[in-house]
Order: sequence, then structure tokens, then C-alpha cells
Amino acid sequence: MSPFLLTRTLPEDATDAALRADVLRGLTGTPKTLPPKWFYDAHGSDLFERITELPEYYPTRAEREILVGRSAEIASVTGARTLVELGSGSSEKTRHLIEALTGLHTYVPVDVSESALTQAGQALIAERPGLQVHALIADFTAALALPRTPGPRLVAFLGGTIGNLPPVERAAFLGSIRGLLSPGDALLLGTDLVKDEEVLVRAYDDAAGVTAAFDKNVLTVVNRELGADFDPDAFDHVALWDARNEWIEMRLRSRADQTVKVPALGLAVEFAAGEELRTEISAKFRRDSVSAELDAAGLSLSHWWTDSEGRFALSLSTC
Ligand code: AVJ
Repeated sequence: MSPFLLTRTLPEDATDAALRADVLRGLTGTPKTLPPKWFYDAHGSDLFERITELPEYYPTRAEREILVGRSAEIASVTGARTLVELGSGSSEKTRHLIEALTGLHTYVPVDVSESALTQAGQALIAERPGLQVHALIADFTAALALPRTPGPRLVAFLGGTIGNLPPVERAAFLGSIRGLLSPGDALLLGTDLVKDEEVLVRAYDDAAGVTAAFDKNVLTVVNRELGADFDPDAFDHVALWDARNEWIEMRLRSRADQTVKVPALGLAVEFAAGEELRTEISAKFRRDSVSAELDAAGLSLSHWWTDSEGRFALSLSTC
């Protein structure tokens, strides 16, 4: 068998249909919203890579520190022979884990970006002769059919991306991950932690303006894909801490009264001056909230690791 297999579980036109449905719902609702998954076209993915290198954006470095320090322990506790990574992107941080998992038979990266999957997959099989890579082009929030591979299986969902899902969707998502696991399998989950408000807000509103550009990129995506006429300069980037929900919100605030046309949807969308369009929530967690949410999904927390400054956590849970 070829060491690199690529399976598309997402029809070629599914992305377009999903974008239309999300934009229609989000721009006709009150308040207006757009889901964060549409940030990540090629330019948005580049901007996100730059965000991960910003002095203010600590989560990526904190999570890498944990992976560097704990991968050997994760490997010995799980004994994983199959590693499934949801939202794998460039698989950069996962390399530490893959290197430590000496008994690994198959790596299953799951992502919507075919180019990221192919690049990362090819690089890995070159580095690790004998490793099977079976990449899945899929939206990880949808039902996943995993290839038949040897257990134990470790499902990793890193980066704190689970925080982009609102609580009800998060519960459903954890339930679907639970459904992928058999006895002896485990979930490795990355969660950003509640901390000082100023630190959190600065991580989402950096001095160089990279996050502002990332936020506005969603407008460019809607312009290109649906023929809309958003002027990104007619909006200001806003990051705020919602203390009740314990999440960061990113918004785009209209600088003036304006009408935006979205021809592909036959829409004319009115924005009042000061009106805000919500583009992302990024929930922050505590050990107790992670443990309770895992429990509710039929999972049980077995290990909890944080970086040296207690900013970010990796947890391991089993069913
Ligand atoms: C990739 C979803 C984890 O929520 O921190 C970074 C995305 N948004 N800066 C996050 C993001 C603004 C990031 N995740």
C-alpha cells in the first residue's frame, strides 16, 4: 500500500454551499455574525501563521512547550498506533508527538485544505519511513468516517480551536469525538485557559495589526466567493472579553451607515454606524470546565498538563 492516501469525504461543491448558507444566515440575523471557519483561505492561513509568531499571541508557543515536554509521556500512556488529528493544518506542532509515538502505524490528518494535507503528509512520510499517512479532506465538525487502522487510537484536537464552537455545538462535537473512540483509545485536547483580561485582549488585538487584517480577511473571502462589495477599510477590528461566557469575541464594527451587496445571495445588507458583526468567539477554559464538558460527553479526564506559566492546557481523556 502507498504510504500516502488522500480521501475526500467533502464533495467539491460542499464548501461553496456551506459558505452561502452561513453568510445568508449570518448577515440576515440579529446581531450579524460570520463563522470563523471562513477566515482560512490561503491569505487568511498565512495571516494566522503570522499571528502565531506575534509576541502577544501566546497560545501556540505555550502549547508547543507542553508538547515538547510531554510527548514522551503521552506516547507511553496511550501507546497509540493510530493518531487522528482534527484540523491538522501544517501539522507543525504534532511532529513532536509523532516522533515520540514510536509504535505509530498510521497518522490520519483531517483538514479542509487539500494543499496543507498533501504538503504535510508528503514531508512526514519522507521523514518517517514505514509510517502510513491517510489524510482526510473533511470538515471535522461533520460526522467522520475513519479508515480502518490498528488501535489504540489517539484523537488530537490542538490549538484551542474547540473554543471557536459555542457551548451547544461544543457538546455535540465532543459527543461525536466520543463516538470515534473505543475502549483503550484517548482524546488529546488543547484548551486555552482563563487569565488576565488584558493579556487575553492583547492576544486578539495585537499592536502590529495582524489580527485586525486576519479579522477583515473574512470580508475579502465573501467578496471573492459571493461577489460582495465589502470595503474592509469601512470596518474596525474589535476584540473584547466576555466575562460572563468566559470567551473572547472578535467583531468588525461598521465605521458608517452603509449598504453591502451580496449578489450571489441577492442580498443588500444594511449596517448602521457603530453596528458590529461578530466574526469569532474563542472560549477560554478552566480545569473544572474542561473536565465537566468531557464528562457530559461520556469522556473522563485522565491527565492535565499546562505550560510553565499556566496559560494553556493539554488534557488527555478516555472513554
Ligand atoms: C486557531 C481558533 C485557536 O481562537 O485563538 C487567532 C484563531 N483568532 N487570533 C484562536 C485566532 C484570532 C485561534 N484558533
